[in-house]
Amino acid sequence: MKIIDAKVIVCSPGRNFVTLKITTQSGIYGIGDATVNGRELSVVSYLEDHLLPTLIGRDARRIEDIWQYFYRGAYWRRGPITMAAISAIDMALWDIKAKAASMPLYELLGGKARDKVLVYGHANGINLEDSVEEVGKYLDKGYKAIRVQSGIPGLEDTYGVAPEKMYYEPAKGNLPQECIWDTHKYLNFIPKVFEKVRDTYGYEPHLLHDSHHRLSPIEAASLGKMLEPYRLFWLEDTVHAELQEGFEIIRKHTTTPLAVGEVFNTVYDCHHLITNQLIDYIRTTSTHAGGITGLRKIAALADVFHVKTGCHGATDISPIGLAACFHFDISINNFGIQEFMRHEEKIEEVFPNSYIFKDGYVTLDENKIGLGVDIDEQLAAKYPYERKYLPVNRLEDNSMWNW
Ligand code: EZ4
Ligand code: CO
Repeated sequence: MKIIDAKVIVCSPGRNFVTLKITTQSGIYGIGDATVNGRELSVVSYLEDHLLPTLIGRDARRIEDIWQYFYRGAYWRRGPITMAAISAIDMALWDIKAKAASMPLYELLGGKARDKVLVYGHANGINLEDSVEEVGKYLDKGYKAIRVQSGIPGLEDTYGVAPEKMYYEPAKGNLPQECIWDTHKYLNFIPKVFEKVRDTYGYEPHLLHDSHHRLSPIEAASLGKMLEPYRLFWLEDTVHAELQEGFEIIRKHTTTPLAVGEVFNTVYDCHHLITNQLIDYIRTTSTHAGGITGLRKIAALADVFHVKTGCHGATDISPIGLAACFHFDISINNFGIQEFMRHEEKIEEVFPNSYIFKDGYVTLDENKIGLGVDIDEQLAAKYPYERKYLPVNRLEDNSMWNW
C-alpha cells in the first residue's frame, strides 16, 4: 500500500489548524492533526521541507517502522514541532490501516476496553458567582466532570477565563497579549471557589482545576492541601515540569491527585514522574506526543505505575486529534478522563466527525471506519491561516513569568 501523496492543509475556521492528508495508491487516504498553537507554520515547514519528501513511496502499512524512521532517524530528536509532525503522520497511517480493514480504529487497538469515554468540560467564570453559575450550566448539559477556573480579584486577565465561555481559546491575533499574574492573590482566592461550588452542587460531580504552570513546588503543595476538603479529581499543571524533582515536594504534602504533561512530547518527558509515582494522570495527547503510537508507549509505562491517562483535548486539538484520543481512550485499560472542549460549529463543519456526547460520556459510531473524521477541503480553503499567539505573563513588577 504505497504512499503516493502527502499534503499539508492549513485553515483557520475560528482558530488555526494544521492537517496532514496522506493518500495511498489504492485510493485510501488518511488524515492527521499537527497543530501546535501559536507555532503552526513551523510544523508545516518541518513536514513539507523535511519529512514528506521521504514519506512518499513508503508502505503505509508499516506504521511502527515509519514512526521509528522519523523519530530515530532524526539526529535532532523530540520537541513539540518534530513530534507534532510525527503525530500527524502516525494518525493518518492508523486512519488508513483501519479504513483498509473496514473497522473503526479502536478495533485495531485491541477493541473496546470500555463502552464510553468519561469527558470533562470547562466552566470558566469571570468571578466566583459566575464560575459557580457556569458549573451549573455544565451539570445541566449532563457533564459528570467539570474543570473550574475563575477570574481572580485584582487581576485583569486570568487563565481559562474568556468572554466566549463555551469556546474558550487563549490564542489571539497579531501580537501576544501581555497578562499580569500574582500567585498570592490566586492562592487566597481559589479555595473559596471550590468551597462555594461544593456547597452549591454537592460532592457528586468530579471537579478539576488547572494552575497552568504558575506555581512553585511549595506553593503547589500548599494549594493541594487547601483543596483537599473539596476532593478534586485532579489538580493540573501546578508547576512547570522542567524540573521534575519539584513534584516530590508537592507529593510529600498533599493527597490531591496530580496531573501534568499536556506540553510533553515523548515517553522520555514522562518516565521520571511516572516511575516515581509522582503524578496520578498523564496529560500527553495524540497531536503532540507522537500520535497513537507515541501515546500507547506512554500509557503502557503508566499502567505499571498506577498512573492513568487524561489526554489534553483543548480547542487547539483538532477534531482529528480529538478523534484519535477517543479511539485510544476507549481501547486502553488505564484510561482516566478525556478533556473535551467543544469546537465551534464552523470547525465541526470543516471537520465532520462522528463522536457522540451524551450524559457526560463520549461514544464512537461503530459504523464509521478509521478515525471517523474527515476534512472538507473546499470549506477549509475559505478560512486561510491567521497569525495568532498565546499570551505571555508578567508579574506585577513587570518581570516575566510562565503563562
Ligand atoms: O492553554 O491548549 O488544559 N488545557 C489547557 C489549554 C491550553 C491550550 C494551549 O494551547 O491548558 O487550554
Ligand atoms: Co492545561
